[in-house]
Amino acid sequence: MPLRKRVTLILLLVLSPWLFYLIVANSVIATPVLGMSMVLVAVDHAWSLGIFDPAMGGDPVLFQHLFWFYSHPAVYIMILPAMGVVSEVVCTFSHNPPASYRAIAVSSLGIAFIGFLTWGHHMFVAGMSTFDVGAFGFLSMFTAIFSAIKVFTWTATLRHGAVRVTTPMLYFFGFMFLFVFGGMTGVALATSSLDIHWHDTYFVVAHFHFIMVGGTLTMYLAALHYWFPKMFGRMYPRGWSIVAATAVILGFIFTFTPQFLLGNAGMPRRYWSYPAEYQWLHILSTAGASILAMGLALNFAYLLWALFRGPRAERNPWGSRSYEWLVPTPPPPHNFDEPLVIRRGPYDYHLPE
Ligand SMILES: [Cu+2]
Repeated sequence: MPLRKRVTLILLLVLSPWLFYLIVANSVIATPVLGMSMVLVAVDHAWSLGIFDPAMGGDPVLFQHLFWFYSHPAVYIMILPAMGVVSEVVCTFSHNPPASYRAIAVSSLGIAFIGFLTWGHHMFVAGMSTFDVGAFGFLSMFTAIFSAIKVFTWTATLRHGAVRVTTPMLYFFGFMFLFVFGGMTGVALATSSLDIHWHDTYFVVAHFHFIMVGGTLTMYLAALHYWFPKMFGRMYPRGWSIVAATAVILGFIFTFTPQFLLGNAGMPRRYWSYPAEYQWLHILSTAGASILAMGLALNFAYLLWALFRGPRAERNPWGSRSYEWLVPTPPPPHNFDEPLVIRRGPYDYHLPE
């Protein structure tokens, strides 16, 4: 078998490459639509073609359709890699194979596919037929089903495992709480009667951040702390990293939970002035944002220190079975000097290392 083909097969044994293939597929299909929309806007302005101008017979809602056809999958382009990281981190630190490899891989395909059929949930108040609103709402809820399959599989992976609470694992627990909460508010937003009440309020802002920061940023930080020893050959201070992770997760909750309450009470987004009764929730949110910022700054500070002064890392400090930990630390330019001979799967925790 040619080497490249063999490398691809090895990659597909590990869960996270599934997610990375899907990001690429989403990018290739969705992003050109944004590019084409931009070209249409440009030529519309330059030559007054009236594509989006209602005064000339055009349709501004068409632009919204084109924009959201890209922008909904764009969220998945950001969160799918985070889900790949979850799948690796949870196996390594519970010293267990995934409860169902197939469930994670297939639900990932489901999320990536259904992401192209749900863009209309951003436009329930833009003037849509009742059928369209119902169909987009119904299809959007499938995202929650596929996500729930993942969440249950990750939770089941912890069962009977030797769970170690490390910094990546702390971010994982934060992720699970925030992603589930963000996902459930997503199901609520896909229900048109509720969405019409919450449209363009802080509720949407809070939901979006629960997915994009609570779901994505937490796992990007987990990835950084998980692979840092391999990438740079240095360890970071464990105590400081736990303080920073706690500040990031709690700061995040204090920032965005008040925004759900604000939005539900009618506070619109993008307004700088508001009635006095909203003030205390805004103050709470700002205080939370300050804690979150301090947590992120702390992350930056000790990782920068560890880059130059951290103690030397071992080849496989977490005892992972995944193949990237077989290369020396930090990895040489070609990772493996000879083709890798695989004698066990990347999640075979019952076999000795
Ligand atoms: Cu969307």
